[in-house]
Amino acid sequence: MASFATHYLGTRRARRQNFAYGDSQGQGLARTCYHFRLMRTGIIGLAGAGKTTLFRILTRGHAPQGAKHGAVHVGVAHVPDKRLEKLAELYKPKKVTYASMEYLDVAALAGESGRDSAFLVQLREVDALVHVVRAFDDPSNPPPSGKLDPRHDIETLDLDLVLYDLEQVTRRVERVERDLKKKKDPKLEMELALLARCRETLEAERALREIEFPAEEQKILTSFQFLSQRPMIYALNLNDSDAGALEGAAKRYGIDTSAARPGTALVPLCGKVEAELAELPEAEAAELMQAYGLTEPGRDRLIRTTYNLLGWFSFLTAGEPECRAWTIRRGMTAVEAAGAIHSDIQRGFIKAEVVNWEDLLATGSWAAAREAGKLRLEGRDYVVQDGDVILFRHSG
Ligand SMILES: Nc1nc2c(ncn2[C@@H]2O[C@H](COP(=O)(O)OP(=O)(O)O)[C@@H](O)[C@H]2O)c(=O)[nH]1
Ligand SMILES: [Mg+2]
Repeated sequence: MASFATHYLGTRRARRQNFAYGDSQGQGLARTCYHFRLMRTGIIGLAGAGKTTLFRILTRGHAPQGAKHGAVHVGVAHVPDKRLEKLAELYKPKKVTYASMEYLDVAALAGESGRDSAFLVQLREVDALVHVVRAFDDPSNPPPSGKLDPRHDIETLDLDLVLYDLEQVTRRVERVERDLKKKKDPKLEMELALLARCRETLEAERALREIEFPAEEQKILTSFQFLSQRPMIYALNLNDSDAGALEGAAKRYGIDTSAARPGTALVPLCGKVEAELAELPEAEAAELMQAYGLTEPGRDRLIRTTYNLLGWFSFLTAGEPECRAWTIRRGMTAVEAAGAIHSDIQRGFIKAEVVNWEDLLATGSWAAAREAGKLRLEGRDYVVQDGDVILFRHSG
């Protein structure tokens, strides 16, 4: 990967281009701009919960380690994809490119960072949050409060987010009320009503992610970048002795209900075991996983959970030069997917040749898939499906 600076500038540039595209198509920016920059997930949690350890595991090998974006470390994680591996076995391409996303190693909310506004600005830019919740014992490095209490940690940090948003809502309400006194404005009145509803939710100590807003209201809310509206993944960081019984852990700590709320997910893992796995060659890592009774690294589960919770998935392209996974949002059409690759392909879109990845593997080649009748010719409005391998026919 190029240096962090070029990478960062690259994503900035892509974002700008796409804004232009969003305008020209007359579509909501919120929808079109998503897949053109790397999705960003902020890792938050109390001091010593294992955030930095997890960040290193997630972004291992793909991050200019220590790259800083303001006060936080940024790294790139690859989205594990078995389909892509299988396609690569078939095509033996020069290059295999996984879908990727960014993780940010953010300081803890309470304590570590205080109410530093620069920090909050950065945090508001993330698309999702991973809260690393400490559930491992380490007498030489006790938790800040002195005892393990995952449920309390979750409640505390969730409340922090709610309070930040409440502060912001309150400020905005005052401003809008002031403006409305000067001049009537139906748009502002609608915003005020929406903010009042947000305030009600927040005052009841509930996160905004629990509420579903109609598209029109969501458009207004997007500009506020409310923290409690971000999808939330609780990464429960357990003792290695729990490795064989990850599933029951959430219930044991009484946090299974927290994780069942809308827009949230829970991934139990053992940070220490994950760190060991990350150090080992593949074969030895597999052996160690077996010894711990793990079927998959927590790292992969966490990345996939983030990806899915945000409503993203990948379609694939396959060929000898490159096999690649491309990130799009659920419900996107063929012509939108073309734009994920290049705006020229989108502009010159003619048709999409589509084959399911398993059918491609079973038939053994694009031509054979066509002969077997597995290849479909789809138009611009075709809704791309998970597992589609696509070849775009385009002009120009
Ligand atoms: N036993 C154990 N120690 C861990 C685990 N995860 C992190 N640690 C240790 O806890 C300490 C704090 O971890 P760190 O990742 O720096 O926490 P942060 O403050 O949240 O960034 C370090 O000494 C880690 O080695 C874990 O899953 N099990
Ligand atoms: Mg840290």
